[in-house]
Amino acid sequence: MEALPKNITIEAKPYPYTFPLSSTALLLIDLQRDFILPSGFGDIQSGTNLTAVKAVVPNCVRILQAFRELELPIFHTREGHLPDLSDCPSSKLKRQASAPGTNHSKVIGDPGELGRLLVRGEYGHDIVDECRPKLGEVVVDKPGKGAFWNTNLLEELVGWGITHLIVGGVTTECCVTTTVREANDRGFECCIIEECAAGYNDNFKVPSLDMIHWSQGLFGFVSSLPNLLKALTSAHAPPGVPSPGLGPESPPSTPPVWDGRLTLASLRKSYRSGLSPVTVITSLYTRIEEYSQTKSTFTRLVDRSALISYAESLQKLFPDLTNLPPLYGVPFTLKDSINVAGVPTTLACPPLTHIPSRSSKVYSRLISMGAIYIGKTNLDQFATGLTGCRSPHGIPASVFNPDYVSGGSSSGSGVSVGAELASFAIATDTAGSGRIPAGFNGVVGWKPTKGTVSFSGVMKACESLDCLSFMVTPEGGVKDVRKLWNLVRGYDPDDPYSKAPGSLPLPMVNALAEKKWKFALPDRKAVAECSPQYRKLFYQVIGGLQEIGGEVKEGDWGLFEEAGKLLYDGALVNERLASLPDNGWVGREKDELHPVIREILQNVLEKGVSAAEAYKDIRKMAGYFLSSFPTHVSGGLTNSRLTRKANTTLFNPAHPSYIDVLIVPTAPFHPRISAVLKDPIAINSRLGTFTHFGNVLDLCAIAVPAGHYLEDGIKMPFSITFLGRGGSDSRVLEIASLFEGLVGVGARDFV
Ligand code: TIU
Repeated sequence: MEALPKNITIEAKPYPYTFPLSSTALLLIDLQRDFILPSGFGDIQSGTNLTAVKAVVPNCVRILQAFRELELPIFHTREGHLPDLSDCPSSKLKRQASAPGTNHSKVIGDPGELGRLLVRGEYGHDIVDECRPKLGEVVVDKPGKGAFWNTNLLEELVGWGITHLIVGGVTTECCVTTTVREANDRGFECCIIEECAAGYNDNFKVPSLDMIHWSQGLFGFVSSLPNLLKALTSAHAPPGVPSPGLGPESPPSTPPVWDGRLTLASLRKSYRSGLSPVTVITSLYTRIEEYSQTKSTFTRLVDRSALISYAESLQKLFPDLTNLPPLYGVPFTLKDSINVAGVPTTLACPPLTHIPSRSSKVYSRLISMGAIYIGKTNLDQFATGLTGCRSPHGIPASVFNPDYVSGGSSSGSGVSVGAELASFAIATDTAGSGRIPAGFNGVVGWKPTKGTVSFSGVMKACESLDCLSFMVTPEGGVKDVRKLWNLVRGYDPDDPYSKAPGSLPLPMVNALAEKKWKFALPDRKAVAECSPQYRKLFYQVIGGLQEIGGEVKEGDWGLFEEAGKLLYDGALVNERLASLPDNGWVGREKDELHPVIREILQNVLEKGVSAAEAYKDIRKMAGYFLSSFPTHVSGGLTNSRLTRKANTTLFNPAHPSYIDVLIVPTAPFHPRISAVLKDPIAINSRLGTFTHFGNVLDLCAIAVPAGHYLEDGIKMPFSITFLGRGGSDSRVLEIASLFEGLVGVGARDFV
């Protein structure tokens, strides 16, 4: 997408509409059979006037094609109800049918020729064949006229970083303009394309659209299809500039070779111009076999011939190069605490090794989008640790220097991406396991807000604080992380910690805002604990943030420090025992456990924390308990409830000390393996200085490469982490992306 212009301007009413290609999506409303074909719900609604809505379909196809060629995000909506109509208000069900002389002889849920009217899963409810969504396009089911009511549309748009919407669909007078009004209130800049919107009453179209742009743009803009297509076509092929990755060029006479790059964009571009996933997998496998640390990085590697046949079958399944699923042929690894049906999950703990009969949801989703699973990666036993030195399968070292730790617990995940053996790794992050190994291997590590990605089928370490994490190549950077997270994100009723749409406080969309943001730092005493190189690099990096709109604020480091201590020093660590079969298990299996893990678990058991103490720590952490009582009833506990305090002060836009992000060094130092082996528990605990509080306070966090330094004459990576409040994922990613712009993606040449 690099060759595309940043902003496009088209003629529109009431004045030209400018939209940034990087944050614009197409939103097509309710192009369903029920609204367009005879005998559907729209036939009744319109009193049999489907002429205009039918005529709009070919225009919507043209706009879809233009967006697909540019690989811009596309959202479709469908109006409809659950089969039991429990989500259909009685007013919607009965009002029109109750009118004297009504033409509503049938109501929602009644059987019709296209199935039950406006009921999900019925033939009539689906989108017309011509506009059928492709894999990777988002389909939002809505019970109302507006697409934001009781749906995940806002989460989706904010997650993808969308600020501008090009809108079409049916009907103009009803769902199209209702949705645009709703989008306007949420801060989006919308433009309806008049040839792509139609309704049932021919007299309504002009006034409906006039109301949108009346009074210099009350709700938004209206433009025409030729204006939009002309602008998108010239974006597609700017004069004299070849357009990389935008649709297959003339078929190559010899099969393309793989350039060895693993970013999502480079692989996609190559696949779209004819590269075979078999070629990629064959070369990649050789790379994996030749890599010196393959044995300690993987607990299990898919067999070479099985992987090649899988790539062959993928190629056969998707012969049309213009219609490849979003992760087609992208190789990835899974931390060995994440289930794949029929494959042992070891947790790096022989007595807990088992063969699951069901795959984790995250794995299944990635596979359904064309990604290729390479193997399971090593981890600190039970996903407990930050060093990478606590596994019976060996100690993977940092890809920069074999004497230094890889970080943990997702040790193999960090190494598999750092050594360029996969495009991405799916890992977990409870105490920092998605961030520390990313930092020590020079890759990007993303821990989204807990509960945004299903944890179903992932072995628990500390259930209420567990979170999936993503590691991507430094070149793929924030762009790859955002894409992966959005593709697998979503509410999962089977995961008790999954967050339902609407339950996260999403930031307002500021479509036209300048890129200004506020940050806080750990106090000087905490940074003083860092190694001299880390300290120097940290302050050097921070010094440049003003250039990208950053403004430093006084933080409240004490709050983060206190929250961090809760994780291991208090009662919360007992939740780790709850993930084991029973408390006697540690004694029975002690000889099978890694000595450091055994010591940690025995210490927890010996400490014998009471249930009351555990509840006190939970209260301190979250503030769910007693939060509805006034201070005089709760005994002045308000200030000790840390998550509530963070969210009402530092992360509250209305508070004077507001910050968008806290910025920390990902780790305070990078230890040698020999040092960790001598002092495994204390070093591990110090490594978590800047990560432990992340899940305790329900934050999201991204670790990004931020330069290098020399140690024993060898180049070593430095990394910083941006942390924001739960739900501010998109904002945190945006700020991290500005940082990439400052230091260069991957900070390769930034010292
Ligand atoms: N006009 C009308 O009844 N429309 C709807 O119920 N839905 C949409 O407009 N999509």
